[in-house]
Amino acid sequence: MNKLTFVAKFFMIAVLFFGLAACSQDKGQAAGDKDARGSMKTVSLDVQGMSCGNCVNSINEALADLDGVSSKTVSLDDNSCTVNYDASQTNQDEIIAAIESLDYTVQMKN
Ligand SMILES: [Cu+2]
Repeated sequence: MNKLTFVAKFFMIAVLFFGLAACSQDKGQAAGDKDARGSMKTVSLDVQGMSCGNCVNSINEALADLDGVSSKTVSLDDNSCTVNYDASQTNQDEIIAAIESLDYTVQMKN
């Protein structure tokens, strides 16, 4: 019982410590990464031809291979794909080409 309390306390302290560390790191990045944040863009695409989870996986992998893609959401239900990318490293055309190279039909949504 005592051991459990100790573990619980240790865990709480660890969470607090990492929380604070993450906080101060964020502040540093906000100041230093102004340029990187300024070149972040989002593109929403209509993707036709996906039929199963494997299609979603292969698109996710193709996008992960592109430099500058920071996050992506591929939806089988909506036939859509949203990509956040660093415009100084890649562009819409490269993103669309990466998906088209897998034989899906891609169109801009916005
Ligand atoms: Cu499939």
